[in-house]
Amino acid sequence: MVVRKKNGLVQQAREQAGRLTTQRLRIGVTGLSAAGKTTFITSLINQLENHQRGLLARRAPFDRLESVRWQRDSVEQPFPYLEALRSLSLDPASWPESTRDLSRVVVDLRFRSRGFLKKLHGPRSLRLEILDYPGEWLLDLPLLRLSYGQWCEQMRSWLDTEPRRSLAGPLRDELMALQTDQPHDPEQLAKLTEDWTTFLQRCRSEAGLARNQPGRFLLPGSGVAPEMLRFVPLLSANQHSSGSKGSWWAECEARFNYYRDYIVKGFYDEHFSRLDRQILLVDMLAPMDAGQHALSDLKAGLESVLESFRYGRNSFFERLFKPRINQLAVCATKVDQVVPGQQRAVQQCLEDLVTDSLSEVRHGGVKVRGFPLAAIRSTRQEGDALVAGLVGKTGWVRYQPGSIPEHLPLDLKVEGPELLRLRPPPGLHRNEPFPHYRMDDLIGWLVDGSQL
Ligand SMILES: Nc1nc2c(ncn2[C@@H]2O[C@H](COP(=O)(O)OP(=O)(O)OP(=O)(O)O)[C@@H](O)[C@H]2O)c(=O)[nH]1
Ligand SMILES: [Mg+2]
Repeated sequence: MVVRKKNGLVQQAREQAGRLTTQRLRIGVTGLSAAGKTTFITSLINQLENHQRGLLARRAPFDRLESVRWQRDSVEQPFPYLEALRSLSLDPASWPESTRDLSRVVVDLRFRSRGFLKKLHGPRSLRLEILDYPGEWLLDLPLLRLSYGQWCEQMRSWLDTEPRRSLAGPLRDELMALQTDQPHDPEQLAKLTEDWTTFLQRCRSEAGLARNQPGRFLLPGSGVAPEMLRFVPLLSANQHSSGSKGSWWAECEARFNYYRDYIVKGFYDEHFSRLDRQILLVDMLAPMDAGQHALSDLKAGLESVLESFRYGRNSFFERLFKPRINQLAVCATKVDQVVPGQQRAVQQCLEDLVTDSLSEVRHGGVKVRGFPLAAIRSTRQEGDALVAGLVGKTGWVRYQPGSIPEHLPLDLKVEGPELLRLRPPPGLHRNEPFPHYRMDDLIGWLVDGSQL
């Protein structure tokens, strides 16, 4: 009895000591759809699992890293790491699938302590927590600041401008014609919602536009009742409009409010409001290729997303109870699509695009660093050309991707580089570090400032 009690106390003391030396880092991987989030997270786990063999091996504190455990069984909705690895190791290799729902990544790292601390603490642990989600959902964060009437006004101004005006076609006239106080017709509303969804899909695929709201119309995710995703903007309405029970206004406003207050806010509160570090991933090259409209939409999208986060140090109490993001990494992704000498220019163009937002963030005392990144490098350089394989084809192509301007012009008119649909490199395996650009720099930055 006494022995059991003593063992219990020892166990308790061990657990407590464990808790004291385990730090949690909540990392927000923030990126619009196809920015490269899932590929990045897959490569991150892979680089950590192979820390002894990759570029991390000689970098502090990873030279003291003893073990890495990617948690699967104890995690609700775990990140589909094994599925991603399966696609990447096919012959020919293919990219992980576009994300359709939320998933969680938990990776535990155990480090040997330094010098005399060794005796005091034993090994130290760091738990990394990351979330993967469809990029479409991110674009709903700005809705948190809007009333339904304000959203209608915003949609009206978006649809008054090309290319959305042409893409909406007759749908714009239909939505303009709806009278706010007329009784709504449920069948017509269902049809209009469907047409709005098709319009959003076309904005994304035909014009390369980033801001497509509501994001859940494109990808609902689990746990959202389809009838709650049935509303459209009334283009003749404004923030002063109203409507009696059963009217178009009352029906659409109630569903918009539910969407904003439960779906969007729930996602934001649970997953984004308590981050320690943020990694903003941006595919700059595709919008540079798609042209001025795509770049200006991306700029507005990123600005409003960055506004939704809480940065910097405020009062002591706020810091204690609500940690703020104190480091932001801004990364142009997939830079293996240009020659190495031009990768910094891609990063510069991204930083030029969001100059104002980054100044705001820095002003709040947040450390901002830029990393031109390739989570999985698919090309190799031969002179001033690149050699790579293409999706759905065997063999290799040798091509010159074209050049990137040193800075983004203010009017956002650029000649984009030539982009091909590259497939991942051959021979990827879980137990070998994937080829990459600057993943090691970024991972080093992630743990920078933690007390290891
Ligand atoms: N060349 C190259 N292509 C990449 C890299 N990372 C991603 N890609 C390409 O970009 C596409 C999208 O990447 P994902 O990782 O699925 O992007 P995501 O942000 O998770 O996208 P959603 O899940 O749709 O929000 C991939 O299918 C690849 O074609 C990279 O490091 N190099
Ligand atoms: Mg994804």
